[in-house]
Amino acid sequence: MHKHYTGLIERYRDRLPVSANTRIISLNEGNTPMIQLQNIPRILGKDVDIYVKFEGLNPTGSFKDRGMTMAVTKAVEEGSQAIICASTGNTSAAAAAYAARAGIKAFVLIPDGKIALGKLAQTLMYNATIIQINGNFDQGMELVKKVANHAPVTIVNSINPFRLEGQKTAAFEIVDDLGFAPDYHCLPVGNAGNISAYWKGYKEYALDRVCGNRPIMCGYQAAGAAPFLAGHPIENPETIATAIRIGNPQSWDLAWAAQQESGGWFDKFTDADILVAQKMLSQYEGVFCEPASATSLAGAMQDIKSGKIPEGSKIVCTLTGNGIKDPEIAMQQCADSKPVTIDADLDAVKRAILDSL
Ligand code: AN7
Repeated sequence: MHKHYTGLIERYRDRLPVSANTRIISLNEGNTPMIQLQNIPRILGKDVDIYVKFEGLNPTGSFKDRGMTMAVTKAVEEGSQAIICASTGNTSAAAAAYAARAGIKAFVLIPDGKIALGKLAQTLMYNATIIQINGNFDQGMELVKKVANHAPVTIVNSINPFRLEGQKTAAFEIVDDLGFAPDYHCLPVGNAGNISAYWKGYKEYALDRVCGNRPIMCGYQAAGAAPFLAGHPIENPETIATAIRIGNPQSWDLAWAAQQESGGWFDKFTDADILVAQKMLSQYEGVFCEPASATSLAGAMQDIKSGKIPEGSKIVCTLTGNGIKDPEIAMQQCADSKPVTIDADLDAVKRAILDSL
């Protein structure tokens, strides 16, 4: 019997807090591709299997859709008419889209001037009420927590436990796709919800013997926004990867537990390292993710090169968001390869081709 795919809640409803009567708010998120890298392992000169879980192919272009389908489904079930979040951009886009789908209101607090253009555009299109603050994500998060005590709004940041429930399905998909859990799972860490959710998913599957192993979790941060390396929250996070420009992660304890229970580690990478990884994925593999997402590959490449991740390993890197979200960084990355402009003339086209062969 053919079954039309209708999103991750339907697919994994046995492992999620929904009932037969729950009205599911979905945009058919999840079911994202696992793409095995073919050229980068060769460039590294290492015998490793690297798969990228391309979460940028979700309906709003990031992994946030996984948590948001659950959070908005539950908000609607509980009778909420409005949701609110603080965001570095992707959560706001997802909240806005799922609120539109549900027919409720979305309020989003974003740091003025510090979110990528595509995220701002889509959040406007989904018709959310955007509140820009003269402050960063962490300040927005504190304000959201306070205002929710004074207004009839449901918080849909990852402090809402339904968010992590939705996001854990990415780990299920990986195991269902590969037939086993990877040896290492690498991902960017900002507010630290995602690493916590993956670990929850892997643990559930291992406990139920769907897989025999659990991966070592590797959490990679931007050097200017690396509280897990500092060992404490930091005041003024700064990075070109604005999605992870976060100094006071809300899932602090859960992320440490994931690192410790899995035998994993945190590390940090400069903006330059992150941009190199983003460009390599695009130019050598045809996979265009946003800068924050490439932090996972920056980390994997370093740890593979050093042997910390040994040859023979199977590695999954989560690519959390789509490269199209941040066209300004992409154009900066390619400032030296500007398109040529020529006359609309056959000889001129021939010359342009021969010049660049
Ligand atoms: C592309 O949208 O926090 O460690 O407000 O957009 O689970 O926070 C975004 C986070 C990685 C970090 N990659 O994940 C927000 C927000 C991308 C992201 C992260 C984010 P978490």
